[in-house]
Amino acid sequence: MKAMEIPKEMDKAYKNAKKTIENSEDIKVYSHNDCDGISAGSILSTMLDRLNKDHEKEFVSLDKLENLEIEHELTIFSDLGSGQEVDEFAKSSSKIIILDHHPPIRDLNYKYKILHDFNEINPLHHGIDGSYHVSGGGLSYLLAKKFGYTDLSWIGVLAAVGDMQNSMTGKLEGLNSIILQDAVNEGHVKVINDDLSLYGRQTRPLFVALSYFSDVKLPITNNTTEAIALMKDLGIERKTGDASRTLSDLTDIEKGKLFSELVKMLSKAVPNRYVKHVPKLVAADSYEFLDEENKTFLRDASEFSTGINACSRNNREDIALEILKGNRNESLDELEAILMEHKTNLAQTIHKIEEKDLIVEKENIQYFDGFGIKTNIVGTIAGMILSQGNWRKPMIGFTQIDEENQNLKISLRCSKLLAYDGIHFGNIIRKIAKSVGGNGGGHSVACGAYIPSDKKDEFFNNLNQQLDGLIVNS
Ligand SMILES: [Mn+2]
Repeated sequence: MKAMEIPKEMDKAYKNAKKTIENSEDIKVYSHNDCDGISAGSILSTMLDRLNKDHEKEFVSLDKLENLEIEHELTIFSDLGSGQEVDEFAKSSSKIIILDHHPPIRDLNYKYKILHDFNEINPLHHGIDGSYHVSGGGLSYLLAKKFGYTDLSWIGVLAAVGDMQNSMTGKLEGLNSIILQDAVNEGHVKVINDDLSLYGRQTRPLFVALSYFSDVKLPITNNTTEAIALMKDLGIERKTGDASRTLSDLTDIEKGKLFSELVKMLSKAVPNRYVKHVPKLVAADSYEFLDEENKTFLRDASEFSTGINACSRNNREDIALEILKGNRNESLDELEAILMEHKTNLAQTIHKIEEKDLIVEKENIQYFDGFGIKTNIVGTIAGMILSQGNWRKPMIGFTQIDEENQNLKISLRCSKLLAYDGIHFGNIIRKIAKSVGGNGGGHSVACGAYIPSDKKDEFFNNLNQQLDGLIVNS
């Protein structure tokens, strides 16, 4: 792990932000409405509560930031703001703090060119990677830390995992590692090094988790019978008493056997040049929240982030916020109901796509018309059906934004192996979306775009063409 410190300039900005908050009484927090943003908002809100600072909070999507009225003495933006003209309508008396890790449209000198008080804290201004080294929640935590609230560090870990910051190396690195260290030191988080990279560590029966493992089609993929047979072969018991065992029940020896077997299986299934990357697909560090009960989805960072995402996808950020601020009773029941409905909804949608045979395959891409799917789950769906299509090509879903807005939301997901090949779909999609009058961007293996509906064919043709020679079909 690369040891890292907060750069001096950035630290100075944090000290200034602390002063600004101490000197403000009327505060508004805008945060992004995804897991990272909701985590960021909950850290800031808890911090302001403790400081006895009245504040309003609002979770918004990126497109809601245009023509924003700045009405409060201090406005804080978290996990968004760097890419938007959020201070267009600021008064000279307004104070603005931005804590964002997305590509900034302003430089560090911007604050000297305007009348209002403006403090933008963005890792990219300081040569720090914003995709893998710090999240919006992490940036918010580092501010809370200035007030001494290191107990909130675990939420910074959740934010990073929810933002997939550990997705390439299987570890939290850069500033994320400082945040993780705080959480470990405080006794809130346990790191399980090189755990198996299976989803559902606490709550999913292991044989089910195995059937969902990997984008590359294996004998166990979508096949619980084969998964059960594999466990039997390796001498891994399926149950303890009546209860199905989950990954969190396995001994290190059992995990080791499973690791070797999965590496072997995957290595056989992928072209030679990918074999060296296979262990990275099978093992990754995992993070347990020690204050949460065992065998609940709250205990594992990755499962917890699904719960927060389910809230945001059903426009119930309020519930996620209460949970993160520690107000559990009713909110937890509500969240569990939402999570259940969310999972049913995903399963039904996937079933429909399969049944109607909606996946269209071209030379270098595959896509489906997700007509009727809500825009905020089309990416999740694309990721989930990747293993049913061809993992060598990206899977793209599209859907109309809503009844009034005919434009299309497009979401792309692909196997990490393509990223190891050096393909960055976020950058590719940004360019192509722009060329057809839309906009887009994102991570190398998970990204999206908004485009005019009549440009759909042009978009897919361009993308297919652009990938010629990059996608290797054997
Ligand atoms: Mn984020």
